[in-house]
Amino acid sequence: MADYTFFTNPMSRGQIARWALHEAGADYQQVIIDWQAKPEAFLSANPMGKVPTIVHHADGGDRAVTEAAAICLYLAEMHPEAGLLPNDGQTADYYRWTFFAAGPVEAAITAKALGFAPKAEQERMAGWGNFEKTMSTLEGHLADREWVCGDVFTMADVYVGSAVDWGLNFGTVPPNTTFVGYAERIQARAAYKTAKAIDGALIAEMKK
Ligand SMILES: N[C@@H](CCC(=O)N[C@@H](CS)C(=O)NCC(=O)O)C(=O)O
Repeated sequence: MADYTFFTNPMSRGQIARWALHEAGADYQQVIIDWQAKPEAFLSANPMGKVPTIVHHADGGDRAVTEAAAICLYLAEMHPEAGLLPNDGQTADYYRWTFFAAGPVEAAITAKALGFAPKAEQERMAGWGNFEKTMSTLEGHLADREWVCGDVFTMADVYVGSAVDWGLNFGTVPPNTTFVGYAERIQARAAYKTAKAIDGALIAEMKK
């Protein structure tokens, strides 16, 4: 049995987790989820019925991990040999910007895509404030560094980088030079290319 069962669909946020699995060098078996017929093992691991979901078949028993950001950080910890963890001085940026992408960035993009923008008096309550502020804050952080934690790639870049990369592809984040340059560095990663090729082939197969 593989170390991980990976529930995914190629046209989903599962692409983030696949990239993370490849960066970590993890041994996994995929289960492709048909939205209309979700298997019981998947729903019991994640009652939300959402992908990505992984089940780690650890020595002490199975552990389910859901939420793409949590899956990324979990895999980095389980595979320290892959060198994706921050050093002491990078830890604040590692957590801060992973959670910034999973919270404000995700919410800002989703709200915009759904046609919702908080009124000025609602911005204090909305965790992302407003779309422009969220995007310019992330841009400001990435503007003068190669990666989220400085000059070293960490697992934070899998999650933050996926948000930027997907956003540029779907026209939901502004195509400024900072985001475009960061996405180019992301796309040059060997594990990114391997993971995207697998999902790309699965998507092509599904479209036949
Ligand atoms: N908060 C979750 C969101 C996961 C999510 O919404 N996944 C979508 C695909 S991108 C899904 O599984 N949709 C199928 C459904 O809800 O039935 C994460 O960050 O992983």
